[in-house]
Amino acid sequence: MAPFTATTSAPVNIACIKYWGKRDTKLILPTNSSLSVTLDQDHLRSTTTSRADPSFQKDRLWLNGVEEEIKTGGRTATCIAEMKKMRKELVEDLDASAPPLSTYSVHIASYNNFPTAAGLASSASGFAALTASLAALYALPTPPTTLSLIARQGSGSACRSLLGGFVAWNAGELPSGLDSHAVQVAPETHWPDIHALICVVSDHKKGTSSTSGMQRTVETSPLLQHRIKHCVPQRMADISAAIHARDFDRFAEITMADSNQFHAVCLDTAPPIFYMNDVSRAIIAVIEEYNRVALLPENGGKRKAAYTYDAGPNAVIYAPAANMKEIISMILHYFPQQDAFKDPFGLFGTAGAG
Ligand code: 2P0
Repeated sequence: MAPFTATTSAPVNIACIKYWGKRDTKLILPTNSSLSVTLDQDHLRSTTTSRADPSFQKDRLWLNGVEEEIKTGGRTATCIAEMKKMRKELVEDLDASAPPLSTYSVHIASYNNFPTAAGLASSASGFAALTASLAALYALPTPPTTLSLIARQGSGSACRSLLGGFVAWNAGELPSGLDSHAVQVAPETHWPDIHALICVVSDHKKGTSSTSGMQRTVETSPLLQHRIKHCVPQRMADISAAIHARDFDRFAEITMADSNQFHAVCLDTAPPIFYMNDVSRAIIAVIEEYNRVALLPENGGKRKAAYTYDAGPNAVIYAPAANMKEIISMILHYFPQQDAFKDPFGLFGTAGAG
């Protein structure tokens, strides 16, 4: 019998409008929409192989070669169960000759080509790759937006890594979560000139996990309510327009404002959550000064770089390709001892689930 196996990769994504807070913790439904850039598949990615076989006794998972328990009712178990259900309904129920893979256990092995400890979004690429590899194994005729409904239940931000380019996760309104999915705002080919530089400020594991931190914010932060109602909806519309217009100045202004508000919301949480450190804040100062000079009329009057920080101290700097050399020289000048420094890379390649 032919082996039933499939291998798929999914890249990391970095949010410009941040997801922070759930309105349903089981289904992973967010309190606000978010928008991210999916990085180039060639750089930071998870690669996952899934195999189904009638001889397998139970579903099993290995992460970077180490077996992880699949907890009953947990996130991984939910994703696998949902994918088996889709296999049954969309393939086996319609074609009696299709192998009954939905009844077999699966073995899943996933590798990250970047250090999991580096504070980069490994759960996003990991659950996106897991979902995509099961979709390939099960030969599902399902578009990425529909698969994003499943990846979302593994880790919220994972739903965005199933699509390449600029991706929105619409919060949705339905209690079922069926409208809480990822959609492509623009493909990777629309704006290939935008690059990302990742500055690894610290590769220590973060003190407060995103999952627990964001719920503490939902429970205690008045600023989060203001952000959800009065800031994010306009920013989603404005940054989508900036992306369509390839307006880097506006893209940068919104991205930095949203990163800063996300960290303000963390500080507004009780007890407060601190993700950035002194080096993170010094990088903000350097980029703000770089933009202040760029914004002078005699220098063109437009921002040249945008910083953004997730739930950790590491900086991601977005900039047009032409500015990257100057930005790297500047960062190396001010932070000469920082050796954990990654080369700049083009954002886009074969990003997505394919
Ligand atoms: C984001 N982050 O939009 C934001 C910015 C962190 C800061 O998505 O509980 O790991 O698995 O849904 O997806 C981190 O949250 O949390 C995150 P769960 P997840 O990228």
